[in-house]
Amino acid sequence: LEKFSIIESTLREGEQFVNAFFTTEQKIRIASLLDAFGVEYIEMTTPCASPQSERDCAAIAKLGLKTKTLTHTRCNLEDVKLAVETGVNGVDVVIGTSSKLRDFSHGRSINQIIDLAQEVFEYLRKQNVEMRFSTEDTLRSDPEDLFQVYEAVDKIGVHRVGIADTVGIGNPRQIYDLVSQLRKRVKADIEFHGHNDTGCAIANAFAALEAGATHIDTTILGIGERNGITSLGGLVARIYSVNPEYVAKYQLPLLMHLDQVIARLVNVDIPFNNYITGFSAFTHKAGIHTKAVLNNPSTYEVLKPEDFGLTRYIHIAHRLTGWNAIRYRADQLGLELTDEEIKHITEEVKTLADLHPLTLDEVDSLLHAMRNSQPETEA
Ligand code: HCA
Ligand code: CU
Repeated sequence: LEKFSIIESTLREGEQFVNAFFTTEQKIRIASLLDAFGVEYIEMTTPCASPQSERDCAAIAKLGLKTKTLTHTRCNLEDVKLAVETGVNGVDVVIGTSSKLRDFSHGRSINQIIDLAQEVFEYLRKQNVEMRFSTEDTLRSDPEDLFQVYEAVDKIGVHRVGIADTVGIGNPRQIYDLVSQLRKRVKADIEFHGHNDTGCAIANAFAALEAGATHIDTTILGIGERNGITSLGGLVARIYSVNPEYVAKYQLPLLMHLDQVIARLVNVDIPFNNYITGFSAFTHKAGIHTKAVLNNPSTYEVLKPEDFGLTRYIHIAHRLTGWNAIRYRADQLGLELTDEEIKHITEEVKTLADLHPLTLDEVDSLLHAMRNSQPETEA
């Protein structure tokens, strides 16, 4: 688990998000930010998609980033040759193996898939690029078909084999089992790519790592085809919770900026419940919570906001508040009030908050009024 790499696919899977259209400048900005964040790889749209896609892929490959550049292609010689010509560090080859995709998409048998893959990787092997082979719709493919194909490409020497939950149907137990079995069958590294249609994308990626996967595909905010894939921030949060050291290799304070930049570019808001960067991710409300958090934040926080360059917020102006939270606010305002007075104001806040939503200003006014009603004392 501690030795994993992120394959950041905002510039490939992310471009498949309905609202995504990235100009060359925007792609370069995203690539540079991801490089600064420290992801190990970025994956870009196939150069076969359009002439501009080809130019952009080549331009980013030339930037000299620390992160390795990849592009994504179908499993055929022509596409793969174009991919190599862009100058990327690696080529991610994919072909559908489920009967649905074999019957309704490319129409090939498992033996034909193996022949194609052999041809493609014999060529790639001589090109000094990282080679990855992945099966699309892995979860709905026959496991025996899969292992046959993976073993064949493993023999040719691919660096990574990929599992793709293309339709987001897998659950963590299934992913764990599949990756564990694959781990025993191939020498290559194992990559996991998971869609989020049924809400398991992060958990599935984590289960894959626990079972021996080495590479996880992510996108910023999880954008992608339909409702997207494992999000970069979500994966980071999940792994951080096991051991913050495992994600210390990344510039975590850049996450907020990355999420904000992508949200703006694809015209969505960062969801309120987003991992780390959602607006309420570090906001505490109920009196019991706020009291404990004020004493020791780890009581109700597994992620330390300061590790992500963020701060926590104690929400005090509401009827679930407690006098410790009100005391905390009085201290922030530099108002010396006795416990008696603080408790009195807390009761007032609760009474008012039962009538209408309160603002912090109203609480502050009560605190100031109490202080002003105190008899003057000698300084
Ligand atoms: C798709 C392809 C893919 C590929 C994943 C991979 C998927 O858009 O259908 O290369 O590992 O989800 O299967 O994104
Ligand atoms: Cu996908």
